[in-house]
Amino acid sequence: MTDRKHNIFGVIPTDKVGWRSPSNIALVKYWGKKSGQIPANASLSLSLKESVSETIITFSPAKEKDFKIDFYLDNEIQEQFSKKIKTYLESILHSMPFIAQLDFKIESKNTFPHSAGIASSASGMSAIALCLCDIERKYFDKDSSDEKFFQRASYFARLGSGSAARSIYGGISLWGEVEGIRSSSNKFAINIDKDSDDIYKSFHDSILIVDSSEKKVSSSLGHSLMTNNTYATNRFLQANENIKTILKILKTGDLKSFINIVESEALTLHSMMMTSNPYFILMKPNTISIIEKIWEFRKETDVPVCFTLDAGPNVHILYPDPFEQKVKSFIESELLKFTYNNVVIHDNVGNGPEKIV
Ligand code: 2P0
Repeated sequence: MTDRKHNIFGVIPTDKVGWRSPSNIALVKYWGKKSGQIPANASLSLSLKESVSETIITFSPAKEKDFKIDFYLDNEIQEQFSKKIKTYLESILHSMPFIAQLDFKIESKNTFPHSAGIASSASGMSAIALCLCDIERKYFDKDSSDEKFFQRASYFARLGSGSAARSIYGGISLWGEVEGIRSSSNKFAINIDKDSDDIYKSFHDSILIVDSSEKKVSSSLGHSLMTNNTYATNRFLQANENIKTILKILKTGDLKSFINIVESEALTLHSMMMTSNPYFILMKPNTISIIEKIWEFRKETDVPVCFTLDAGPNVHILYPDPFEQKVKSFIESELLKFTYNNVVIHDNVGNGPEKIV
């Protein structure tokens, strides 16, 4: 049997790496997947600025034959997460064999409350993947280009959590094969800022917390329910059409068409949950009240503001920077009453992950 401390790669000393990585909000949704974390349709998202995970991995030569993971969230050991991450690391051992010769202490913090329904798996898994790729680059692949580094990080982030593949870049990310976009892939996301109008990089995302209780439907259950959903095949066709259309819209800065696709995607995601079996309504009455108020406000003022939803009741309100004051006053005066404890998280589109250690 190979001695894991002295494998073909040589010995890695005690050291640490750390990355700050954002959550993202999907405009065209990923909901449904094939085996091997291959998405049933392409998806597209905006990476956030303030809603991030900060993860530091301290590693040292493994003390025993089986490598060890201790995962801490906000300085508290998390046994369940530690097990999940161990399983994840075992699943990628064939690509990153050095993992087996190390013990890992992973310390992670999120800048957003757990209850916010912001995708912590996207920020958390992307930060871990970036740290792993950083260890790999430091000890085995010093000359790797940034492009290759981030592509590999997106690949490994995807294997941890699909939406995490998109968090590897700032601005706008596209994950999934799209006809006519040669660099697009089901295995990693790409950044598409250079093909998009600058207005989208100025977007704000004000997240209205309607309900702070635990998620009713886990992502894995949600994805799996698409396997037997009668409408799934058409949904996947629609999503791939929506991707092609939104890519054109992003080039031109046509906000009216942008709003149409983004809101339709959010409602379709929720329709998929209503038409699955078991079925779920993940919106709350206040979610609908907020949506109706946004529609009224948009009609009266012509301000290009719209909503999107994750797989839960909280509402993401999206708007370009020039309308910040108008929309924030509207939220303050008309929408706060529909939130839980007046909680709104004001975020905007960010520049992507940063190395912190
Ligand atoms: C998305 N969501 O595109 C969609 C919209 C939630 C609603 O991707 O099983 O946590 O880890 O690959 O990425 C949530 O699913 O699922 C998600 P896994 P993930 O952002």
